[in-house]
Amino acid sequence: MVFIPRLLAAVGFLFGLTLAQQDLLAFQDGISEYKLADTVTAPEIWVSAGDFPAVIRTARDLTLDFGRVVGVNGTLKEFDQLPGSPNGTAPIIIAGAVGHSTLIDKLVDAGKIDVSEIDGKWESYTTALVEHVTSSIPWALVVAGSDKRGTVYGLYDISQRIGVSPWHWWADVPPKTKTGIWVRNARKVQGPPSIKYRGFFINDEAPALTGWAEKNFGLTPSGRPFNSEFYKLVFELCLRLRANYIWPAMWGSAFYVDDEANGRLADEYGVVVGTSHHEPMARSEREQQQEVEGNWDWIDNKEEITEFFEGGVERAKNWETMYTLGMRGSGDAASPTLTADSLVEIISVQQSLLEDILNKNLTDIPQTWVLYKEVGRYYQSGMKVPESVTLLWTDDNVGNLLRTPLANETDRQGGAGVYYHFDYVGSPRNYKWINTIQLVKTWEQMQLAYEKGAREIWIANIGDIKPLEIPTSHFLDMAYDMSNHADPDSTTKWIHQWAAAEFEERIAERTVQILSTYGKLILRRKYELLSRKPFAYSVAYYDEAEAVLAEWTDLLNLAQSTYNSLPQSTRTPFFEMVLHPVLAGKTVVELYIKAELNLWRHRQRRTSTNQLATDVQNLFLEDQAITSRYHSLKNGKWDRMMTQTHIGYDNWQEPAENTIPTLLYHGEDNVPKSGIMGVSVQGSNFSFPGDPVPTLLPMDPYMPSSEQRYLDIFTRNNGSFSYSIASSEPYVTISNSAGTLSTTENISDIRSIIKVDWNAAPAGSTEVGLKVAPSNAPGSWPITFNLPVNKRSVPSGFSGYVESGGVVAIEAEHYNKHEEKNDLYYVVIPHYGRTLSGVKLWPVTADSQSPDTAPKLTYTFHTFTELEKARLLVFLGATLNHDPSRVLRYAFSIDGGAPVIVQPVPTTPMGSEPSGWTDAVIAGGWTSASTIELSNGSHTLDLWILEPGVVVQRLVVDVGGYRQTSLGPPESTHLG
Ligand code: REL
Repeated sequence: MVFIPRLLAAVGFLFGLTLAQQDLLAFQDGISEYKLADTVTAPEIWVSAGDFPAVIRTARDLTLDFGRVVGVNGTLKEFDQLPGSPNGTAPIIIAGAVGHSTLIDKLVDAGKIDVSEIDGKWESYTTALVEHVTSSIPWALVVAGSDKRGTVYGLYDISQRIGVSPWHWWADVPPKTKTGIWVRNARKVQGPPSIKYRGFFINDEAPALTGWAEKNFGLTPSGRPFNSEFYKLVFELCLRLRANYIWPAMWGSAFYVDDEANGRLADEYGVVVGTSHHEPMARSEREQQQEVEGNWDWIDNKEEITEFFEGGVERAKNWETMYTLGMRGSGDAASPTLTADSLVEIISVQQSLLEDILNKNLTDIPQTWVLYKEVGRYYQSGMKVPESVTLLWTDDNVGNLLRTPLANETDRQGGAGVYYHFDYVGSPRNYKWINTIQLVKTWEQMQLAYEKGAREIWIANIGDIKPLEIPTSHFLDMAYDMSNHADPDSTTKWIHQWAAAEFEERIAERTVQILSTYGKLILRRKYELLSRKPFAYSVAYYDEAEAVLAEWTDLLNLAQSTYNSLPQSTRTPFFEMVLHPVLAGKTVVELYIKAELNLWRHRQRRTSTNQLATDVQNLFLEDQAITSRYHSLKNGKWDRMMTQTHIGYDNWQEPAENTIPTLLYHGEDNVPKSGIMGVSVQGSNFSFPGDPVPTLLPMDPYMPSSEQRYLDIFTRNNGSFSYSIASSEPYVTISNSAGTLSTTENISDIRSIIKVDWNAAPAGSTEVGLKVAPSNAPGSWPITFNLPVNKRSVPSGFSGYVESGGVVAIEAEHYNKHEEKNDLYYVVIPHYGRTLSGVKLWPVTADSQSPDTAPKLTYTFHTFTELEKARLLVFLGATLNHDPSRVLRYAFSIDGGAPVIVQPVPTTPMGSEPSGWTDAVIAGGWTSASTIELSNGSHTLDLWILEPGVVVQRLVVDVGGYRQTSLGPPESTHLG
């Protein structure tokens, strides 16, 4: 009996290396003989008294995490030397940083642990089961870190694996309780992280985070809400997310001044503190305003500003700090006086101060220059930046990278990084209410940045922290270990793992569906932009508005039923992170769609206009109720966190209060200009009687299954009437072909859907009359609508997409043929973009291509209409020309003709937006159109993506039927 575990241990030792990265911990009896904890015993955690305070503090957190999971806290023990024998019988964890922990160093010297793979590396650790620690310590779980944060991450890795979420406090994720925890005889090696400095910027923090913090932590002597009690929670979150870097809140706040403990505590926790792009030298914007005598203008006020810089370094010199260098104008604006030469001077003064005060080589001092907005222009114009400074490239504030390191910039000593936004205040509209991030879009851009060598710093603007839990986790997980995010489907996998860890495996796949759909729906239009005219979604064409609302409704049903299936304990975090954005988001989208329908129906003089107005008012109240529900969670723990206004934007800046959109009422002044009966038809803004009666949109056998033709019969006045609809041909039928509408019975609108029996319909084009005849409707008269019925057929054996209604729409991933070339090929990024997915050239390190060198995608389609100026529309991601020498390009050819090369995003100087940018970011992507020559018949379309930054989502061939909408026509029917 004794022999077997020993044998297992020996086998484990042999397997130790091959099992290197496997999870060390097991939660079932019988897997290992090494029990670390159960409901009556939790481990002692031994640290060296001389180790970093960050290590000792995290070890204390881990003792509490055991309590959270098994009900008994662990015990922290600090020693000067490794004791020969334990005091009691509790299992032991020994943790420490190599070279800073006498305990770990002793084990290394004695050959008990192998630190060769982590020694000297940045933020790495090894965790291993060590047997025969001493003659009286039979075994211990040992965490050896290469440095302080390496050890911290090793300890928090145990926390996470036993069942404590990084979001246990910030999103109320309950611990996954256990009755026993065992250690396998294995070893894990982790690190260094993919990105050296990884973190977040708390920004745009009023009213939500500010109000919440003020309520919970009171005000500091300087009258600000963000004291060290608040920051302790932020630091812990940062480290549990395996990040190491923050830019503190700065709207009127001054991190180092508001609470003098802030800087010291950050260092004790092990968090590197920086400042935002316009706050150089570890000093806040508020200090710029309050401490600098004279102007914040280098040319005018050099001496005073130099002294101010000096003060920042003096104050932060004993703490781990990332110094933001350079300078901008006052208050996050371009300076009217700065030139590239003066910036060179500023950076040189800043570096001299750093060298002198810190007494270190510049290469050992973390420094960054953030190339935000206009700042990039100085660099682009040839400005020389010292090698030791990290160039921090940025996105366009809405997630599209402006620049990635060029080939000749990748070996700079200071390297490069990315400042990325999940929240923003500015044009075209702020977005700072709830999560509006498509995770896979973040992956696409950050994977590109990583492969292009931006690996020194990644920092994300995460607004109020709380509403952005998921994008933050995703971003920081990528930054920590990009090897888990190398493939196009890695975001889908990440969501699965994240959901299984935060909630449970059972709902992981559904959460993938929820978050992927949410990302797609929110990419189409951020909430803040829904008040913009023309309205985002067409109410007339392709039934777009109704279809979008139906997608939100399905999404909410899925999220709600998933929530309902959860035990009480995980409902709250699921609500906070998943259900709330879906529910609150759907409510706002529905409010705007119904407000638009209200205006539309008012034009048509429908009595149901008023019901829509009531619906909108109810949705407005519902939005308030959802906010209150959020605020009442956990007995008011998150009160004020959702106070951000979000309805009624009329410019880029947020409205002072949520304002209901304009609503119109069907009243005495607009009834009745005709009798009680009104009719409207699918695909038109018109209604009848009144407007000229149009021919209905044609029907053909290849209409996409989601497309319908219908008539809406409605009341234009209070009262009742009956109607009947007669078709002139038997092969055209209509649902609800007779009926009675009555406002007193609340039947104000009836939809009649047209059907064609294609077997019975004659070949070719015919016109069928649909006569709507009212009865008991004084003042109303019959109206006949003509329906073109086009019975067409494609040549037999044709395989591909077929025109209907003057368009052919194809999702890019639905190609007929994929020819790989020169080790390059195309990958599908699932759930990318606005409709289905994205297609991208792979690998992203590929050089610029031409149609001769690039792999090729071929699509086949058939058109019936001949149009002199047909068009090819390519729907793309919102990516930008991130390499000035390699603008985004794709090429296409029709029927084997000469390839046409297209540059979808205009060239622009660094720091200014390309023309069309506003429309592209509002719509969530670029649409580029080329005129093509196309006879009717069967065709091939070849597509080459010539730069890896291009992501193609859909292709639409317009032979005259295209209607301008957000998403374009539904995908065409595919034959064969
Ligand atoms: O999102 C950004 O990067 C900027 O808008 C902010 O950093 C900016 O500094 C703002 O909060 C105000 O000062």
